[in-house]
Amino acid sequence: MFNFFQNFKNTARTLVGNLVNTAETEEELSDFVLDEMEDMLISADLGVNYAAELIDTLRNQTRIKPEAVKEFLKEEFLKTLQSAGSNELRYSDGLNIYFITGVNGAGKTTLIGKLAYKFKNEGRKVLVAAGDTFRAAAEEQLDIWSKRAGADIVRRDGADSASVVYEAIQKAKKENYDVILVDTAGRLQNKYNLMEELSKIKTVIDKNAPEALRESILVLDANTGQNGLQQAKVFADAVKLTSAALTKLDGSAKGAVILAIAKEMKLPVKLIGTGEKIEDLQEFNAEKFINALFDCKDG
Ligand SMILES: Nc1nc2c(ncn2[C@@H]2O[C@H](COP(=O)(O)OP(=O)(O)O)[C@@H](O)[C@H]2O)c(=O)[nH]1
Ligand SMILES: [Mg+2]
Repeated sequence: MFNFFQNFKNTARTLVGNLVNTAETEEELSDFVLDEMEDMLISADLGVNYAAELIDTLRNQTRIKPEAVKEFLKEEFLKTLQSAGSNELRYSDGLNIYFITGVNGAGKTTLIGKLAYKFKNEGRKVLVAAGDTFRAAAEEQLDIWSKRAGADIVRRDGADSASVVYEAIQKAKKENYDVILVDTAGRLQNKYNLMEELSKIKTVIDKNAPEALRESILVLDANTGQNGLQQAKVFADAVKLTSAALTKLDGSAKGAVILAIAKEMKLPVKLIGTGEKIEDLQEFNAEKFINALFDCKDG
């Protein structure tokens, strides 16, 4: 069973525990210690700029005591998460469209399976749109997930992805679906074509379901850290992202990426993937996350 505290234990150790220990064994925050702390933040995948900003703030507060570092970080991290917006996955009484993007292997199709299952359990009528039409295997995989979840699927193998989404919207309106989950391709090898394809899907939704609630979710693999984040920036322009989902957090020490996403991309993380099974999905909560990081006994 997933446990917030257990899952972020490794992150708590690398991001907070080591840093606070390093600070607290010193009489004062010397440049040497501050540099060491900066390196630790960077290797925890917080991002070079954000790490430098935090350490500069500490450096400039000449009277700050080493024992105040923990509280300082806690406040800064919470502020960063809150300024990126609410972590709550939005849902309305009308049609809800979740537009799922991200590079190959990030966990998009798996996330759709998990979301379909979650919404079905909540009694919703769920339709999945197989918008990754590049590989037949991708549609097959989505088909398996949607059957597992008990959701319906619109699948037109090899067809233009925007037309699959168009068809899904027509069906959803005619048959009163609550939720459409849109799967997409993620092959960055042909970045230009991919971005064209995604913005075409966006236009189809804009035109045919302007009244629908829309979440455009960027899916990121926690283990790709800062690299993944750099790659993902191309999606922000094409689809107007509203939130992020961080996958493969099970056993990973890379929870700091959540802070980097909030800081660098101004996106709230709303969902976290914690395994390969259909129920391995959690809604992210900023306060719980911060508490797990800072109140972890052996952290
Ligand atoms: N451990 C773990 N594996 C995951 C998670 N989410 C996805 N995966 C795995 O990551 C791989 C790629 O997932 P997939 O959904 O096909 O990625 P896509 O290419 O973005 O659609 C698969 O082997 C999944 O089982 C997760 O939260 N935890
Ligand atoms: Mg996929």
